[in-house]
Amino acid sequence: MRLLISLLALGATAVSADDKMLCAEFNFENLKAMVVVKQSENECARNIARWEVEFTEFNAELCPSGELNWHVHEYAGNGIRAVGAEGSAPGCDGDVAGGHYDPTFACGGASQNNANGVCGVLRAMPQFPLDEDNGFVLGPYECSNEDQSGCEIGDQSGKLGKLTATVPTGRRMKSNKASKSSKSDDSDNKQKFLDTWINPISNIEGRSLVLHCCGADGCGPRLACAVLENV
Ligand SMILES: [Cu+2]
Repeated sequence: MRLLISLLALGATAVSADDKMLCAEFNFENLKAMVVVKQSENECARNIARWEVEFTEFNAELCPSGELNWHVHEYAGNGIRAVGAEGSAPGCDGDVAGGHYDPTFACGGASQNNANGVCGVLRAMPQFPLDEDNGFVLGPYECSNEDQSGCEIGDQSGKLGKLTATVPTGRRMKSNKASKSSKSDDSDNKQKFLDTWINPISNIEGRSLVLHCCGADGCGPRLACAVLENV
């Protein structure tokens, strides 16, 4: 049944007139990318949305692996970390963008509800249904592509996997010259994801989409962020 639902959802990926759409545009000197999320009324009713991500410029000195975790964070933010700098990007840090958007209290380590103390309260209160292992309402954070319902709604990489910030050879020049006038759709360079754990995407409008650089030691602080805006 789950497979059937997934197949039906994939079949409905064509753009239709009733799609709501949000865009987070990363428009920085060393990083240009567009993150788009689309949702029809039907998909909205089924907690589904489609994400498309396209990088058109990426300086590998920002993140040598090119592998990025991505999240919806609680608040708006806009910025990028300078090449060679450390820590979170100005404009994206915790004081500005908050923790992960987590309205279902999945309570991963970076959840906004950890930052405000709600997760700690939930974990400390034994109540029904009890977690099998620890007797609390919430066990350890469990999030996977196969079972997205354990994920924070804002944990895009937990739900859908990492982004790859590669730009095909020649693409950058073409983009810089022709991006304003060209109507061509470079669909071959888009990374597409089917999100099956999302609420109405109007709920994430005005929040930030945050990128983190990943390497052998895991994923680091906030590399860049941009606001999800209605288009
Ligand atoms: Cu994040």
